[in-house]
Amino acid sequence: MKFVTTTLAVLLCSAGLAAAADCEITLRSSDTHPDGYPTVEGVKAMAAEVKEKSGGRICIEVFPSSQLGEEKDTIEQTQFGVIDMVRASFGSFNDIVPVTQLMSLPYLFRSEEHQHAVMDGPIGEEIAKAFEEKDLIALAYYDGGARNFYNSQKPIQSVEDLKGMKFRVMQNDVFVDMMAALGANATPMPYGEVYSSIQTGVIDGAENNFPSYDSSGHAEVAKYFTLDQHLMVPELVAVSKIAWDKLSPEDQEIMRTAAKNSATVQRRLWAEQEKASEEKVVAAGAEVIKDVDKTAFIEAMAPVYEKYVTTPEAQDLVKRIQETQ
Ligand code: GTR
Repeated sequence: MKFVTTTLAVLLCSAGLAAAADCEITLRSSDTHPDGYPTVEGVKAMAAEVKEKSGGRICIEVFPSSQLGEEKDTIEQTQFGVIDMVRASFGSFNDIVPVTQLMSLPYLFRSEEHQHAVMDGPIGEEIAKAFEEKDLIALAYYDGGARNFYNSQKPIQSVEDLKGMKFRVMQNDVFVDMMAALGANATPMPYGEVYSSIQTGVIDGAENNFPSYDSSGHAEVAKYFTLDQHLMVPELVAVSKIAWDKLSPEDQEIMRTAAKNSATVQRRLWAEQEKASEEKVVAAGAEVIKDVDKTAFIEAMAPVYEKYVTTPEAQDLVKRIQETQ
């Protein structure tokens, strides 16, 4: 799968705009990733089904490559109805939907299968209600794989190796505290600023999954990738409540079903892209460090759990997640 350039994406989108003239309802959907990325293709699959099932009345236009803004801004715009839909990581919702902090705890999910079992079950429904209270209708949970540290300086194998290094994290407190627990420094910043910040030495590295490391070009400037798998954060497709309330119950059902089906597509594309991106970055010179003392990483995160898993409700949720098979 290829990631097309922003210019081409803009052209494709203007083509989409022209076609949208025939639609009765047009929903603009934002994504930070480029065309071809599994999340973008997932929402496009949803758009195709919605268009077909609504007899061409409802069109979803996907704007890739942060054309509508950086992730946190697009989430706020979706809450206020400026944008109709957003696909974003739970990590970017932490300030708005507090329960997503717990869902963003390091090493909470054991595997993708575990995450699917949690998100596709009653816990996923509970979380969806928490989004609705904040004017966001959660329609589908997508895969984001495991996030790992990468940097421009040296191969990292142990927690000690991270000491004193500077890593970009997403803009939330959990991830800042996660870095402190590891003895490293966190620099929270938007995704779009990471490449140049590594290149100019403002930060030593960042953390993400293989497809993002590849498509963002970060692999070109930070060749040491440590497979520590510290985070597995769900990704969400959400609709603005303002746009949602304008849809008839029948149209809402079309949207819900199409979103659910798109998760199946996205998860399949995700698995393929994770492999393809790993192969691609390695062929281009990235060094993937697999011999990692993961137990030490897991143990080092204890203070993060102590800080965030404090109320009986939080403890109960984390326990239920851990016990989900
Ligand atoms: C990616 C995720 C994006 C964004 C990005 C980041 O893995 O798919 O939604 O959150 O990470 O680190 O900002």
